[in-house]
Amino acid sequence: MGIVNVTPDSFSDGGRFLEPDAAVAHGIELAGQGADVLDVGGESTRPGAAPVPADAELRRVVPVVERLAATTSVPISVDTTKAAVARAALDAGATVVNDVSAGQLEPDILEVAAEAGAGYVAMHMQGEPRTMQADPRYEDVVAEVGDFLADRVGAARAAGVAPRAIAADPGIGFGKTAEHNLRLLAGLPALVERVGVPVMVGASRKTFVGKVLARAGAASGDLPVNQREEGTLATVVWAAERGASVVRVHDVLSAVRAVRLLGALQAAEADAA
Ligand code: PMM
Repeated sequence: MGIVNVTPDSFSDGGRFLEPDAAVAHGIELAGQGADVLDVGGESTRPGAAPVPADAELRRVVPVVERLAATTSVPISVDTTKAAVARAALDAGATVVNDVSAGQLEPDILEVAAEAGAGYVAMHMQGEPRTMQADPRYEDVVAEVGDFLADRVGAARAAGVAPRAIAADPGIGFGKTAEHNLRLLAGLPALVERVGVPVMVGASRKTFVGKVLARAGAASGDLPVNQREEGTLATVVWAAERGASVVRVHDVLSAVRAVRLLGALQAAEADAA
């Protein structure tokens, strides 16, 4: 899944694609690089971000979805927590709703996805973007995120979303410390088994990648966003190898290449067995 952020303040590419023309061109480029889905979002969910009113989000997202749907054959998802934005984006040609609130902010979003026959991604978040990184706590992060996602997958089914159209996402970086994120990635096989639907992982360029790398290199703080690509690729390969069905990334070309090579290695391993 290639990320098309139409926001002024996304943590990694904030503002670069705010103009619809630039966002559309970027989406077409990612499709050409091998993205299987394009995820268009108009509300930044980075830590500390303030909510965006629905009308502003609509104005950002809908024209981009409309034009991408008209120019590429790659399915388009809309990254939103708002039922009205989801409905408008689905009307404009999107076929998947990627909801970082898993239907908890606006429960109607589940019916919107169901009525449109759309796919639905339920993501785990502890708290809300404005405050989620203040002091995240878990007893057992893999079990708690797994239980939450299983419950929200059930809610999506109950609302009428087709069972085979639902995916779940542990929400890397959403109310989680670097340790929580590492433990979630380490526990991916258990999570996949617990939720019973395809799992999506989005670790691309996130803070924990910079933190872990800085720590490993004995630096303080974290590596800046523009130095997190190799670390991101490690998470991509890890996730794909441990059962993730979708990886959500900024740099599609490198992720596609890494996953293709992983596929060749897996085939060679199967041949040798
Ligand atoms: N991360 C971001 C936004 N939306 N959706 C899902 N399902 N999973 C994620 O990990 C996720 C998301 C934040 O990253 P961005 O600002 O680079 O889009």
